Amino acid sequence: MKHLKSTLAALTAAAVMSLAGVAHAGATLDAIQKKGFIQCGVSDGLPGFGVPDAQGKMTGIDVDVCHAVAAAVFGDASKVKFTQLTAKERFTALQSGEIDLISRNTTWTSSRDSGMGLVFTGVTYYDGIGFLVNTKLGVAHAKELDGATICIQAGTTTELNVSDYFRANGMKYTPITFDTADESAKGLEAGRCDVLTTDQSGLYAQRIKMAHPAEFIVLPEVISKEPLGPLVRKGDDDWFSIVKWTLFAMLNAEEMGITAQNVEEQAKTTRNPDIARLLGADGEYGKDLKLRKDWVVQIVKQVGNYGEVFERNIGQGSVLKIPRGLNALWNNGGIQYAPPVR
Ligand SMILES: N[C@@H](CCC(=O)N[C@@H](CS)C(=O)NCC(=O)O)C(=O)O
Repeated sequence: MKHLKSTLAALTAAAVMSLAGVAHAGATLDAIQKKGFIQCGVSDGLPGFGVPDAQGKMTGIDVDVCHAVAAAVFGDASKVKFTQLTAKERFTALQSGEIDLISRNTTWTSSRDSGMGLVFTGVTYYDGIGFLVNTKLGVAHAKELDGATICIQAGTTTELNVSDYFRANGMKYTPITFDTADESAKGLEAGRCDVLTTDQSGLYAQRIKMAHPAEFIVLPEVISKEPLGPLVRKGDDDWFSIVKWTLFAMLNAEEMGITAQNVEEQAKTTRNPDIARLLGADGEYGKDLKLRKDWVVQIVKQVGNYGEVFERNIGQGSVLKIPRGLNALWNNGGIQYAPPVR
């Protein structure tokens, strides 16, 4: 009887899996291969994360995640087109099929990951909400913000988390909401509000755009968890796995000391079994994902490992100079961690 029950359970699971296989037969990847590029939803202007440079070319850590997925799929990081989206527009663009993924400072929350037909693939950047204030206000800590007027961007977790924070601390505030980050930042500069609030990364990014950045300080407190990461439509497991393992590949490459400079050299050696598996010299891990054998080589060669991408866009090699902090690897004081390739 026990045996019969477990056999039935196994059969049901197999039936569900095979049905799922039919329903989710990698339609997104097929369509992407047919059109020849990935359509990636990015920020409509956040330095370090997603912003056009002087030539109009999109740059940033979120943008590089899109390039990395293109390198994995096509062996060519340039095969990506960008759609710049405001916070309010982003989810509809993905739900409607206008874009193939969102890589745009978007917080992974339970409601976004369950009720919207969307699913997060990982965390590109661990963030949290902070406050940027005019030094004239004479405020040094978030708990001194009772009665403040606060510029916030519409359609964000910021609106909800700030409201929770003030309520929990018995404080009042007047929100002024804007559709874009630039409008919110201009609101602060023009004195329409005392405080600008958003993810801390966003505060640093907005501050460097200001005419007099030294007049504003970021308060030390972080009042929420904002794990930012890419997301895709629910229901296409193949595509979900590709986007998920692209980020994992970048993290694993950093952990193994594989860089854009040395990746080709490293790919030739099978001495270190972890490296041999990751770079395709051993096993069929690319094929399992419906990707080419050298998918990780192409990601790292053309885009970089996670640490290189971080430093170039938002770390020491950038104007933002954000420290690695929580975003250091797990074996280096942070919480960035990728499952092993095996
Ligand atoms: N991580 C939060 C906030 C994301 C967000 O949209 N932040 C703003 C302020 S930094 C932004 O990126 N704006 C860019 C724009 O729309 O111009 C979320 O997912 O809701």
